[in-house]
Amino acid sequence: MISGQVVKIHSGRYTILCDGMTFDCSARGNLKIKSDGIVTGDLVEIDEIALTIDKVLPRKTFFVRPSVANVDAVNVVIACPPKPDYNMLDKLLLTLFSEKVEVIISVNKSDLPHDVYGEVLKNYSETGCNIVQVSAVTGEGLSRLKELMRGKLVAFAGQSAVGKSSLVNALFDTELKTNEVSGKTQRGRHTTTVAEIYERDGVRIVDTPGFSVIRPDILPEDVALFYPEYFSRLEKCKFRRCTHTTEPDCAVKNDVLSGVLSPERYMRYKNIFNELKRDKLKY
Ligand SMILES: Nc1nc2c(ncn2[C@@H]2O[C@H](COP(=O)(O)OP(=O)(O)O)[C@@H](O)[C@H]2O)c(=O)[nH]1
Ligand SMILES: [Mg+2]
Ligand SMILES: [Zn+2]
Repeated sequence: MISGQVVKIHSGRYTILCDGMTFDCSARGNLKIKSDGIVTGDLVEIDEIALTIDKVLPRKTFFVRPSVANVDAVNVVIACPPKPDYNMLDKLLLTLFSEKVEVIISVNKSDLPHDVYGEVLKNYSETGCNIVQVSAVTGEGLSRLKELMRGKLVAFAGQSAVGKSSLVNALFDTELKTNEVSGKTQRGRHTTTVAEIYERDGVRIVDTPGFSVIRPDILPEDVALFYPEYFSRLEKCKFRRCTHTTEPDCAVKNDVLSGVLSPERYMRYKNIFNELKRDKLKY
């Protein structure tokens, strides 16, 4: 019995990566029944003689559409062009932090004249994300980015055309198609929607279109728990369950007013908070 990770699923067969070796296995019947019984990224125990998966280990993290388990880190790519959508970025970070996934923010296209890196530092330096300035064209920052991903299962996320495929190609000498028009039109009849994992230079990459549109499934009053820079101030707020919106003596609001915390991210926080509150009222 040895353990490994499911890196590919194809017509009822599972490719398992164990210590650099791959095994083509089937699953014991009881593991196949549920649709999410075994997904890409699952850590499993296999019988290397019978070539069967005997056990699926508990998942550290789990994302759906496409299903992938045990992602360690998400590399969120942002650039200009396309114009950054910080509202989307905040919702993505909210979801990722609530899943306890490590986040890297790669500010790409540093060869072009824009100050997205400065904006990102102002808005996200206290979130605990690693922030790297990179260029898929000049290679700037790529070795640092690779170091941050080493030994981890990493998924790429971000708006279309920010350079996700270009970065993977520049990092790992692959030949992914770049310049995709949109996720939808690209998904032809024969392309699979099942995530695949490949390993290069000690980094495992999930090959998916990314988790770009995620609707956070979080209670409005819990949102601030997943804003690390707000959570760290909570004990200085007057109320133990301060949502940092309408309460008096709020440490977050004070730091926004004095410019220590980004007013833009705070405005977006309040919008997300109110949006979730409105949605809750509908049910
Ligand atoms: N100038 C510049 N262009 C880039 C860079 N990275 C990607 N691009 C271009 O941006 C476009 C979208 O890249 P692509 O990798 O397809 O983005 P994806 O949709 O996120 O996978 C393509 O035309 C790339 O050539 C970069 O670092 N600098
Ligand atoms: Mg792409
Ligand atoms: Zn507060």
